[in-house]
This record gives sequence, structure tokens and C-alpha cells, in this order.
Amino acid sequence: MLNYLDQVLNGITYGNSTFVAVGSIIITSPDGFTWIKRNLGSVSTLNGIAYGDDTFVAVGEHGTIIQSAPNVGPDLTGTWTDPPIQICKNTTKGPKCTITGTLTVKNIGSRDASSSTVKIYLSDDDTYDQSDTPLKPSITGKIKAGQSKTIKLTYNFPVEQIVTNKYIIAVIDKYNSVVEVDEANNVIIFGPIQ
Ligand SMILES: [Ca+2]
Ligand SMILES: [Ca+2]
Repeated sequence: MLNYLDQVLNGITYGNSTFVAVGSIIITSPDGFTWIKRNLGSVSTLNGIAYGDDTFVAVGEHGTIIQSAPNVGPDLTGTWTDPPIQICKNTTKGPKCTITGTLTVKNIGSRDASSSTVKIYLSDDDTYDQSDTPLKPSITGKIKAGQSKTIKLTYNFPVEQIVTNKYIIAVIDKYNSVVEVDEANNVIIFGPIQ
């Protein structure tokens, strides 16, 4: 247990699995025993704190009001749990190739995510951009906090299209219908294809 005897604490609250106490300092704790001092720059002494609507708000001297960024909500991301594999058959018209794989879409956030669209693209390189070719969209359905859904990719290419050395890119929540804690972990790249 840390000792803050030389400090003044004026208020405490609990929310988002965290205790927060404020005064001449701000300290936080997951359990009420282990405390971490937070560096919030040169704010005035704070007199009280409250939690609501996923946000901590503290008030202090000289009309100070500070607010934490909301850090709870859904957060979709994913992994290629079965990496895409290309299988080609020789036909009388030429090689006919199919790609298969499984993408697992996970909600690593603290709130449920409503259904959203995953689009899968074929790309010449490992960067998602407008030149990439859409293969197929999938609808995830609702994904509860901490849960995941699997999306099976099966795509038959036209005869003589071989995608060796290209990349498969999944864009989760393509149309941004889910507001997430982290929007920067939604592009899942695999490649180059063997
Ligand atoms: Ca995300
Ligand atoms: Ca989103």
C-alpha cells in the first residue's frame, strides 16, 4: 500500500473496474489496495470526482473541470486462424484456383458490438488501398464483449488466375457502423500467398 501522507485527497469514486481518488494528486487502483499515481500535468487541486456514462469527471479549484476519455466500448479486431491457402487444379482450359481460409473476428472491448460487415480483398501488396480487388463481404452478426465469430473464406478464381505472391486483406467493420475504442486494428493482412 502506498503512502500519500504528504498529499491531500478530497474525493473518490469507482467505475470501469477502477477506483480513482483526487486531491493534490490523482491516484487510481483496481482493488482499493494497490494505487498508481497518475501524471496529468499541472492541474489545480481537485475537490471531487464522479463516474457516469463511461467517463470520469473531476472538479477543482479555479473552476477546473477535467474529463477522462471514454475507454469502454466494443473493439473489433481479428486473426486469420486458418491462414488462406490457394489450391489449383489443372483443367483442360488451364489452372483453376480456389482460396480458402478462416478469419476469426474478436470483440476485445468491454461492450457488445452490433452486426457489421467484413470485406475481404485481394491485394498486390501488404497495404490496403483503393486498388485492391474485393472478393466477398460477410456479415458478422452481433458479437458480445469478449466473444468472437468465425468467417469462412472460399473464393473461386477464374480459370488461369493464379494469386501466388499476392495478399489477402480483411477489413473488419468496413462501413464503420460500430464505434470502437480502437478503430486502428481492423485491417488484418495475410500474405504473401504461397
Ligand atoms: Ca477495432
Ligand atoms: Ca468501427
